[in-house]
Amino acid sequence: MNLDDDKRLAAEAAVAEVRDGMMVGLGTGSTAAHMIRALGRRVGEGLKMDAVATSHASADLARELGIRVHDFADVARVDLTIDGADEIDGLMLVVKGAGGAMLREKCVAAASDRMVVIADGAKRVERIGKAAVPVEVLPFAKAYVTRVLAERSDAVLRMAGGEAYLTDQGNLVLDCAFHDLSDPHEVAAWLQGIPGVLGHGLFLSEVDGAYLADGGVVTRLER
Ligand code: ABF
Repeated sequence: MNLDDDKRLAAEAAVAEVRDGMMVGLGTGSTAAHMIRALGRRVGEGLKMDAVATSHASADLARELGIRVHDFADVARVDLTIDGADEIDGLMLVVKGAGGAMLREKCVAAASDRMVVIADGAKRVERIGKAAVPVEVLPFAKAYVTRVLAERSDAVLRMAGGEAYLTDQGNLVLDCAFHDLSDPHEVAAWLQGIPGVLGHGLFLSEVDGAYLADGGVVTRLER
């Protein structure tokens, strides 16, 4: 069993929750890709479901596999969202966004009756905060937001191929290693109060459960 096997096992465990007629939120990242492939197999076996995606990449993969993907702008409610994470602790506090999709992921998670995280066991932590927290920033406000974030974190502009990384909606990402994340709710409220911050990777209330696979063994967590 290697890391990718664990990601696949966690994904397949979550996919077992999907029932005919569900609207399913498709997460983003390599673990979510395993989930989408597992759903594609079940759709091929007759599962009747609809989906919304949290990124262009996940939407493209799902459509290739025969999954009916709707524009989330037209979908007010999702039955079940399955998505990856960077860190998750025992209180279901989660850091997401290494894949840069945290703004759309949070919108879809918030619209979901149930949201489960799928991850390899290395994502399980005692307390969140080792991983940087990605913050989505309006390019217009880049310098100002960078100045403010630097008051409480080491904020690094995410780059890709020598250029500033842009999210699916054309915004920048600052990866923030906070000096003190002992009160993540306070940090999340502080982030949300900064004009020009459009989203961040602290998921503190959206996650209902998780499937974590470690060395081939899947553990199910519930909030
Ligand atoms: C997305 O993918 C992000 O929210 C999360 O940070 C990342 C996890 O990627 P992977 O599954 O490839 O580790 O869900």
